[in-house]
Amino acid sequence: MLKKSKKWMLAAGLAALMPFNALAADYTWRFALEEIQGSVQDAYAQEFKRRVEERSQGRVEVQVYPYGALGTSAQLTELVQNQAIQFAFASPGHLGAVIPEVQVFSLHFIFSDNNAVNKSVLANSQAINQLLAQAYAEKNLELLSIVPEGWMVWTGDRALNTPEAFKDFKIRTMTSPLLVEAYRAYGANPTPMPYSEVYSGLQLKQIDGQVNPIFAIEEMSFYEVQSHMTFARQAQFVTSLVANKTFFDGLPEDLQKIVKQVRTELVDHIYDVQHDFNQSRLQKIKENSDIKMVELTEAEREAFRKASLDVRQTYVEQAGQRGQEVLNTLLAEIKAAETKAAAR
Ligand code: 6CS
Repeated sequence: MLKKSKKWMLAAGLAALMPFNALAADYTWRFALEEIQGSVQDAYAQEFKRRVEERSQGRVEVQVYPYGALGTSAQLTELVQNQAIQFAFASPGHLGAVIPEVQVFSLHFIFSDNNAVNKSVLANSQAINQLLAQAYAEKNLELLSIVPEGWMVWTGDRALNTPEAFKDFKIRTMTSPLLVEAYRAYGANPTPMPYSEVYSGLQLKQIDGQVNPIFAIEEMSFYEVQSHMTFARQAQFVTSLVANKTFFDGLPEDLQKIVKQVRTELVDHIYDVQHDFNQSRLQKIKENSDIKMVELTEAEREAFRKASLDVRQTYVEQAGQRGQEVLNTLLAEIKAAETKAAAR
C-alpha cells in the first residue's frame, strides 16, 4: 500500500508527464464546421484549436465538430445563438436568411479578379468590421473573421458559358434568399437546399448542377456526377467565423485577446491553405475523371456581369439602408485596394 503522500506524488508525477490538454481544462469550447474533415474550415479549426490550447496553457480545450455531427448550417447558427456551442462557421450563403446584410457576399462580380486584393480587403474592411459586425451583434453573434475559401465554380450537365445556357437550369444554391435572385437573373431555376443533400440531388437528377469552390467539389464528390465545370470567377466563397456574443463578452480579457490574436494570425495561413487545396484538388479531379473544364473568356464574363447588376438593387431591398452602406463601402474598398495594388 502506498502512503497517501506517496500516492499524491505519483499522481503529480504522472500529471507532469501528460500533455497539458489531458488535464481538465477550465473552459471547453465547442467549434462546429459546415464542412467535413479535411476541408478548408477543418484546417482552420484545427490550427485555431492548436494555437488557442497552446497559448492558454491548457486552460482552454477546443472540441471541433465537422459537418454532419451537429446539423445543417442553419442549425449550427441556432446552436451558437443559444450558446449550446460557442464557435461555428456561418457562411453568408446560408446566414443571409438571418442577417440579410451579409448577402453582399452572394452578389456576383463585386470582388476583384486579383484574389490577394480580396484577401486584404476582407481582413481590414470597415464595411465588415463596423457595419456587418453590428448586424451580427444584433443577433447575439460576435463576428470574428470573414474567411475566403476560393472562387465559386459552376458544375453541371452542360457548359454554362452564356446566361442563355442557364435557361431553366436547375441549380442548387445555398439557402439565403438573395442567391435565388442571383440565378434567376440568368434565367435559371434555382433550388436552395442544405449541403448534405447536394450529392444525392445531383445523382438522382433532381438538380442539374450546383456551385462551390473546387476543394468542395472534390471532397464532396460532386464532380463524379457532373459532366462540366465552368470557371467564371463570378463570386468568392466566403464564410464567417462567429462566436456567441454573450459568451464572448463574458470571457476573461486574456482569453478574448488570445482568440483575437489567433484569428488575425490565421488570415494569411488560411489564405495559403485554400489556395493549395483548390489547386491540388483540381489536379485530383482531372486525374480521376474526364469532366470537361470550361474557362470563360472576358467577353463571356462581361455578359454575366451585365445580367447580374440588377440583383444589387434586390440586395438593397432585402438588406435595407445598412445593406446599401455595406455594399457601397465594400465596393469602394475593393476599388481602392485594386488601385493601390496596380501602383505597386
Ligand atoms: O454549399 C454549401 O452549402 C457549403 N459549401 C461550402 C464550401 N462550405 C460550407 C457551405 O455550407
